[in-house]
Amino acid sequence: MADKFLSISRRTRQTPFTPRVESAGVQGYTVYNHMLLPTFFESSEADYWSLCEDVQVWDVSCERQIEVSGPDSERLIQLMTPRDISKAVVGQGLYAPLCDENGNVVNDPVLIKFAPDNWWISIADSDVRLWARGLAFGFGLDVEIREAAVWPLAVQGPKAQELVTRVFGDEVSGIEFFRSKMLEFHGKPMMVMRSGYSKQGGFEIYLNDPELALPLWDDLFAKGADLRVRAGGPNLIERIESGLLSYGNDMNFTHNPFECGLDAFIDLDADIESMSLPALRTIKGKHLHQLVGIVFDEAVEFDDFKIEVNGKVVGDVRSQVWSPRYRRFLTMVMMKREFLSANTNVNINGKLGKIVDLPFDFDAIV
Ligand code: THG
Repeated sequence: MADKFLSISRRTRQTPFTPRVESAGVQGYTVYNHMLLPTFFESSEADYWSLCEDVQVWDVSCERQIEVSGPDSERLIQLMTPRDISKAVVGQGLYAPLCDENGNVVNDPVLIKFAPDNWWISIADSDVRLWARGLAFGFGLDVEIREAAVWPLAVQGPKAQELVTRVFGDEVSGIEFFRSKMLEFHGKPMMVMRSGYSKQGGFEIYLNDPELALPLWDDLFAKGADLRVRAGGPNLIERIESGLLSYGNDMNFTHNPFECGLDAFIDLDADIESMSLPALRTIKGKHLHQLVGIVFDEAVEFDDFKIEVNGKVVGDVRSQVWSPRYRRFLTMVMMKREFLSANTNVNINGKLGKIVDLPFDFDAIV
C-alpha cells in the first residue's frame, strides 16, 4: 500500500518534543499508543547509517508509562507477566511479555521498578491501561493505575554515552544495561536508563516536565554537533537486523510467547502468582507457530503477506526490509512449525529463501 498523508487531530496525540521533531524535518510518522511516533527523517537508509555510526535523538514519548502504585502494585504486575519480577531492584528495567489467561501476548513492555510500591509499564502498542484496570477491579487490588506524565526521549548510537554524559554528567558511564539513575536536568531529577529500541547502545531519558522538553532537545543538539547528532526514530532496518520484536507487527494477541521466541523471558518453574503461567505450562512445546527469519538474495513481493507452498499457506510475513549492510532481504515470518520440521527453504515465485532462527546470525548468512 502506498503511503498517504496522516490527518492529525487530538486523537493522534502530539508530544512535548513535536515542535523540534517538525523543525528537524520529520518525513514520516506512525501512530503508537494513540500518539505520534516519527519513523524517518532523511530516509530510512540514511537514518540507519547515522544511527549505526554516530548518535540520534528519538522522540519515543509514545512508549507510554502505565504507572501502577499502591500496596498491591507488585502483585498486579506479577499477575500480568510470566517473567519472575520478585528479584528486581529499584531503578531496574525488565523486558517482559504481558500474557493473558490463555497465555497469549497482550503487550511486550519494559517493566520498571521505580520504587517499592510504584511500577511503570513502559508499553508497546496496545491499551494495557484498560486491561490492568479490569484486572485490578476483578481481583480487588489496592492499586492506582494511570498514564504517567512522562515522555521518554531515547539517545541511541555508538556516541550516545558521550552525548548523554555531556548533558547529565559523569555518573552516566556508571549506569549498567537496563539499570537507571535519577540525574538532574535544570535542577529537576529524571530517570536515565541504559536501554532503547536498538542494538547500537544508548540511553532513555524519562522526561517528567513538559516545560523542559525543548531545553533538553536543544541541549542535546548543541552539545552533540561535533558528534553529528541527528533526529531519528526506531529504525526499521536496524531493528529487524537486530531481531527486536515489534508488537502488532511481528506478533499480536493471538500469539503466545513461545511462538514469538520470548522463551527467555518466561519463568515457567517459578513459584509466582502469574495468571498466564498455568496455560503457558500446558502450551509449551505444543505451540503451532514459530517466528523465524527468511533471508532472500533480492527483494520479494508477497501476495497478502502470505507464504504459500503448493497452494497451502504455511506462513505469514510479519516484517520485511532490505538490509543495505548485508545486501539481503530480511523477513520475519510466523511459520507453521509443522512446515518448519520438514523444510529449511521456501521458494517464492522462483526466489529461494533460507529459513533461519532469530535473531539473524549474519556470519552464517552472508
Ligand atoms: N524502551 C522502553 N519502552 C518500550 C520500548 C523500549 N516499550 C515498547 C517497546 N520498546 C517494547 N519492546 C522492546 C523490545 C526489546 C527490547 C526492549 C523493548 C530490548 N531487548 C533486549 C534484547 O532483546 O536484547 C534486552 C532485553 C533484556 O535483557 O531484558 O531491549 O525500547 N522504555
